[in-house]
Amino acid sequence: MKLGSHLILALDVVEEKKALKIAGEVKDLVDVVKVNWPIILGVGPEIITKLAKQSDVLCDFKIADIPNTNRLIVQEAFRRGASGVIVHGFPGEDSVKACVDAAKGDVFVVTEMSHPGAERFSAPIAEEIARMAVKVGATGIIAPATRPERIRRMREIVGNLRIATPGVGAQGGSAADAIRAGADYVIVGRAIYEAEVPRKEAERVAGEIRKSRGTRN
Ligand code: NUP
Repeated sequence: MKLGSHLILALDVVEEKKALKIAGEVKDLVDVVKVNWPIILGVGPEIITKLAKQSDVLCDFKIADIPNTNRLIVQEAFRRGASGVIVHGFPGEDSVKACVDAAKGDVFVVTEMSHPGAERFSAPIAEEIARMAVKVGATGIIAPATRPERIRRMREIVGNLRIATPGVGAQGGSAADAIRAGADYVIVGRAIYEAEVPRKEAERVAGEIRKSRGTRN
């Protein structure tokens, strides 16, 4: 996946016209458009191929099944034009490795999720999952912008792997804090696609990322 502005748009809208309009408006400001189940179920999987004509597409399917099913899902995502997929780490090394082996692009492994409920089941195993992501040869991990100290800790574990971080804006996290903690990509959904002028907000966040990268230690 492209790495330029370090910004990923989470396009969780369920109408095709609106989705293509917003993606088109910000295409030069974002590295990647992330699609999740709302848009796949609302519009249909053809949206992956349509969006892929103008941007890299990351399929956030949080794949979490047995290795064979994982392999089939990953193959279909890349066949439709994805540049990357997001998979869950908790099903285990064989399941994640099946994704890495089947991928024709990038694989990001969810470590600790960004919402409050994740503190109970997801956080306690997050560091082990991060170590596994390194071991199986994933491209990177997903870590929470709502807890920048966790991004910092994950960076110590994953070395040069890429860290993509959701939770900025609507969930309360800050792009600047996430970048300073060591994130490579900031994932932003509602703050951009619900803004009156999505391009203006994308420009603002991209500017914040640029500035924070300049001052990061
Ligand atoms: O831990 C995670 N938190 C999270 O919000 C892992 C994710 N993949 N996401 C996704 O990022 C979430 O499903 C949504 O698509 C996006 C965040 O959107 P928003 O809170 O910026 O609107």
